[in-house]
Amino acid sequence: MTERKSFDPATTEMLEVAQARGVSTPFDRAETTKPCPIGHDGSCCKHCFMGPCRLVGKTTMGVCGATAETVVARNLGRAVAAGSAAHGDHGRNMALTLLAVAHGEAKDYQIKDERKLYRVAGFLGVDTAGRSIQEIGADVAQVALDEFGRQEGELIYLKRAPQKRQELWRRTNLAPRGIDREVVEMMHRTNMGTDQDAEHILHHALRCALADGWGGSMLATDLSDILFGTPGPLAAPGNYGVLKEDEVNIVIHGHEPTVPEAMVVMVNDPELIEYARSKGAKGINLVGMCCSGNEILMRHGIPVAGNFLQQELAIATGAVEAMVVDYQCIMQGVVQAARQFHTQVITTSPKVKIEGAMHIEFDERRANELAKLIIRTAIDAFPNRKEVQIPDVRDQVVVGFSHEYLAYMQGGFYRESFRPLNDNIRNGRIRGAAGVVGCNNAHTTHDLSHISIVKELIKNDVVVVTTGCDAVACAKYGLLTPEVMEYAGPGLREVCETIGVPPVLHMGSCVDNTRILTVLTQMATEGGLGEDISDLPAVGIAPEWMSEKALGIGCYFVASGCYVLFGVGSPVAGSPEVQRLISQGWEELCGGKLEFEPDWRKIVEKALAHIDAKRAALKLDAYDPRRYARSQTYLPGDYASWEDFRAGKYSLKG
Ligand code: NFS
Repeated sequence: MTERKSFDPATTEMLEVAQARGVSTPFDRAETTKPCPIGHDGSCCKHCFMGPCRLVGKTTMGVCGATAETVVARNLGRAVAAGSAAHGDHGRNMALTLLAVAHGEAKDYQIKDERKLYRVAGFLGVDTAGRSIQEIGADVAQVALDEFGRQEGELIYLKRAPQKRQELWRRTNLAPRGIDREVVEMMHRTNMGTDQDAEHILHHALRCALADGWGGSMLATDLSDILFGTPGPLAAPGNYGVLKEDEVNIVIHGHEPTVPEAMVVMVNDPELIEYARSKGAKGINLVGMCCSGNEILMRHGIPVAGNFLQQELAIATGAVEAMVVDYQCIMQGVVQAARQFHTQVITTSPKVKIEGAMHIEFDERRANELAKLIIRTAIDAFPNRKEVQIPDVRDQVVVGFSHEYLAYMQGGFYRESFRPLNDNIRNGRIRGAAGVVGCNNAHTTHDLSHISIVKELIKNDVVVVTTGCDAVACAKYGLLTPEVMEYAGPGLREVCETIGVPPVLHMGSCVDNTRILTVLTQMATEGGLGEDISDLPAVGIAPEWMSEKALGIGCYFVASGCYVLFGVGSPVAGSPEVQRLISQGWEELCGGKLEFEPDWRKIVEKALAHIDAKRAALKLDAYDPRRYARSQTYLPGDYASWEDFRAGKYSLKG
């Protein structure tokens, strides 16, 4: 029974433990709380109190006369606005932190990456000549903050996109103004009785999403790197096995790197370690979860305990003294689960409280002092531990492939480039590229689609970059190690072995999807693969999405020129016209399109077909793995013969 709920052996084991201990999990709740089929399809309009109007069967209009197209488009638009707001607000927090650091008000943090500060100052037009790091940092933070409230013109970072893309955005009126302005306008337009033309609503959804991708999220990534360091490759372990039976375990969960960074420092404080010993623990063990986990995993090698659907099950091990959460993707169920154990759930963001959780409000001006208080609170819980059961499942991962590092590894410090990658795509060793990202969803087998899609793509010589919960899924199955070469197609394997990287590259948390935008821009401008992102043989995939943030991300990749495929199910199923608009319609508008496809095998087929079509449009040789390396003996996928393979007869195993 539990096997179908998760593909992950550690999660499966913990599901049984949770059941025996009476802990409620999202897996169980998904069985009892089925989605409302009308809302699921995007056909429920609850934007005014004459409704909710459910457009189903003979009901083709709301009380106000709104059609299915309008209702479905509005719902998608609002989801994109909410996702963009979440990322944008996170970016703003990072700007405020940088400002406090530059002003000397947050003394426990420093500007760690001065090189990146100079680079970002260059992008933002901040003068650097003869100025101190603090002065530059303060101006960078201020210009970044001003981007949120920009009323006219366009976001400065749009200039980081390929020239052709920028021109397209201006021509089609997609170039976003201030981040806050686009989110507010999306909310306004979808308010009762306002924008009632599906195509027009969806157009603004793209503009709003662009303000997230090339605005809020990209700033969040850049400012985090300036403050906490730009990631480079390092190794770490992953999955529940990283929890330690004889130490105080603290799980860091959420998205903002500020608290985790202070915790990483304070966890080594000799006084605290001594305090932990005085309570009978051998030490203090910090582990991550979801995107906060990704942030400290790629910057410090802090082990990652799991992804989105694993949060309550981590508590059910009985080994977690504290789960420290900031914002986003935190299930309220963790507090309920914690009540059955000795675990303290501690909220730290001024924006977030959860009933029943302890609130220790974080203030970057007192970072280390507050981190210390949080750790002491966790230590105090240790003596109350009862029975502990930690699955003995642990994988080794290599993470931290920032776009800076990718450029560096392809040419060194002074000659960084994307030439080797482009050349190998041109000559067909690498068939194309895919970003596989996003959440888990309790209505589909945990991690199954993530892992199956990534494995199938690399087998077909498609290089994969990953972030968010897909990255954690890959981490748990050893897909982020050089050993994974055995799954890779012959050409991809040869290239990866030459450069010395795994075929699946961890690029960070969900806001770090913007690192992928930068990689795509570098590929498009390096030469040999067209002139725009929409020319590249590349796709974006979110196999197990659930969050509004994922829809925002999907839409900014579409507006940037990518074919984006989402698994699980469609939030626009209620309107064939909206489905057409976001697919063919958007492709005509901006060269990218969004499609929802629940079957992971079909996602792979569509992705490969798209990559091959883009290769053909670029007049590159048709992909043929027999030309390279072990290709004489190696048959990718589960093809019966080379003939089947050449004929494109896919027969992928589940
Ligand atoms: Ni992205 Fe990260 Fe995970 Fe999905 Fe949630 S943690 S920001 S939204 S669930 S990938």
